[in-house]
Amino acid sequence: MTLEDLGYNEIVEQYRRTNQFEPFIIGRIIAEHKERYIVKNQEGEYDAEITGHLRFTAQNRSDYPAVGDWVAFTVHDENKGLIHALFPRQSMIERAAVGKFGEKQIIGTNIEYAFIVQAVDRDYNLNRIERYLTISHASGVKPIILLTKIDLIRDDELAQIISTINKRLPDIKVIALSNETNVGLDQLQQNIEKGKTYCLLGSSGVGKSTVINNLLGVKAMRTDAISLVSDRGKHVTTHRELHVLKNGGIMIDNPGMREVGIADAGSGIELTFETIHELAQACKYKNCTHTNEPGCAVVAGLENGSIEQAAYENYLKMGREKEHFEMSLMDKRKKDKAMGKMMKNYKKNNFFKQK
Ligand SMILES: Nc1nc2c(ncn2[C@@H]2O[C@H](COP(=O)(O)OP(=O)(O)O)[C@@H](O)[C@H]2O)c(=O)[nH]1
Ligand SMILES: [Mg+2]
Ligand SMILES: [Zn+2]
Repeated sequence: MTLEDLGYNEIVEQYRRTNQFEPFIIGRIIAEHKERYIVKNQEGEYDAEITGHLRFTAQNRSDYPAVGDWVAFTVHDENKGLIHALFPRQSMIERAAVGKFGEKQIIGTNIEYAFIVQAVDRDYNLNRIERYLTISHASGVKPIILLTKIDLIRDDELAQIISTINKRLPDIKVIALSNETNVGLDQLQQNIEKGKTYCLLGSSGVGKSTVINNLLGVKAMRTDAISLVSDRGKHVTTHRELHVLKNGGIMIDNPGMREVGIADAGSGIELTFETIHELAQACKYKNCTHTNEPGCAVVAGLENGSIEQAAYENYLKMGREKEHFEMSLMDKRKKDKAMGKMMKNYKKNNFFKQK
């Protein structure tokens, strides 16, 4: 195993050279559990934590290491690591954390391609594909659709699904496979380049881990479990999330995605719903909501059939969600700011009392 097998490239090397990282060892985060990390490099795997300095200068969650990150670290006591610095990220996939208002969760970093995984039997849902597409586009990661469990439907049913996707999303590549019969696995292999990093996005149960096991050439394993020392000194078991595949390529799995929220959608929605977005440029009003305004080009497109009703509805729904996320984030920032002020005053008053 070399660092290149783990995805090390010229950009990372350039940064290392210009930042005097000579005293440090370079590695990539392959698992994370409550501020404990597994760092991997050509020598092995290290159970690592971050320096106090890194912790104190961190402003929010994204300043902490995440799976996929390159880090500069030192080694102590055989396989214990201390992370001193985080390399800048080439890309970062985030989603809105479910149940935590306005908060975000990092799915992975330094990713080149995202496989949007759906099982064709029950899970298949075009609106959800568009949701993941928006996340990929917003993160600067190229999307590929991966359909699984094709052994569970007839060939003509599969052909129907693929043609529906091609019609609505003509520019996105679609790969279909079965982990049972291995049909389509070759095509997936051919789309995975050595040294490039991929991630799997999809609901739980669609076959993401099974795909990885197939690509790793290991059958039905639980060997990806690794032990980490928690902050209280106890051992906890977590799972490798970043895997180096048998024929090259790096794959990031993502456990448990029951729901996906849109975090910083940025221009992701526009890129996903390109046709609608282009039409919207011709709306009479600049702030058109494309619902009941006169001279709305989107509604006109809906009426003349150039836009699908389902795509239109999903477009509006995700737009509302994006707005809601941005509002709640603004609210949260306001509250945090007020809280910060209060703490500052409190400290100041106490300071004077002590004197
Ligand atoms: N019939 C069929 N079952 C599959 C296929 N891929 C995965 N499964 C099964 O689906 C279940 C969930 O798979 P898993 O890889 O754990 O899904 P994950 O949650 O997305 O990682 C397991 O019982 C797998 O054996 C497939 O292509 N065909
Ligand atoms: Mg899984
Ligand atoms: Zn409009």
